Amino acid sequence: MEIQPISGAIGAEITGVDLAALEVDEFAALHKALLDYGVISIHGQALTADQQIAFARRWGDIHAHPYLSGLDGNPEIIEIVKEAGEPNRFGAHWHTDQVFTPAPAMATMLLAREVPPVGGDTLFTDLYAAYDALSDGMKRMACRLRTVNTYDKGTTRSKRMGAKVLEPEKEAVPAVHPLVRVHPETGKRALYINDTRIMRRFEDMTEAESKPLLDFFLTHETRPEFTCRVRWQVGTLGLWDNRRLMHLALDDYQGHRRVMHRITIKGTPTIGVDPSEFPT
Ligand SMILES: O=C(O)CCC(=O)C(=O)O
Ligand SMILES: [Fe+2]
Repeated sequence: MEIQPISGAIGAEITGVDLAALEVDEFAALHKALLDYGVISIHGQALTADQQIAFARRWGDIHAHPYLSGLDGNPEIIEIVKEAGEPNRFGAHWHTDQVFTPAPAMATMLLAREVPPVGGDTLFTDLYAAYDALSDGMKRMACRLRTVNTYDKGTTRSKRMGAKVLEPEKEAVPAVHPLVRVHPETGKRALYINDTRIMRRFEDMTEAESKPLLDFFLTHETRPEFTCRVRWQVGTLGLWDNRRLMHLALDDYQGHRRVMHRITIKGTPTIGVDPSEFPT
């Protein structure tokens, strides 16, 4: 197995591995690569749905999406489709997955089934680097803030993806998380933020009060030097650590279709930093 970093910040491409016949030591190496690089991609993995589900289960239990339905016959897999004639609205803004649930997904896996001739890459940014680059004063404040996150059932969806939304008329229930999240496996701190479609405000503050600060954090943590870009071929399997990264699906392939098979792995409730570490 070979691991080739794809940027100075995060991301690695892995070669020399067959995910349908993975040895225990190879899985351990992939796990380490996920923790080290945040996002890994492996080309040439023409897995069946059952093989994709079996690979996903090696990472943990599968997280059933509370608001989207899966494939008939394989409900663990959500098919993300952008038709040639429509814009891509699924994930086309900076976010981490399922931050609107109390225990957001640990990881998300996409298996590319159909890709445009060019474009349709996914961008990632490193929330550890974003936290580390804050001043001590801002870290002190950030460690005391909690965010209120609500799923957007409407405005970010195409017609086709909108049809998968469960109980569209029912208001989504918000989830509250620490702004500075301690990674449960590495102990590192991540500036755990989404754009304001999901992360609407800080706890005990109004949306108007929260917005300037949320805008600052979002601009700060999408600095180009914190990012990488994953390119897809048919059969590329990409896997990212939602506890550490945000991502954005680029909408730059008008006139072409793109189909991804997506599985999310269950996560754990978020943990914040003890504020007494930063006396006021
Ligand atoms: O389609 C993509 O590249 C990513 C979409 C997304 O945000 C997701 O699958 O969580
Ligand atoms: Fe996403």
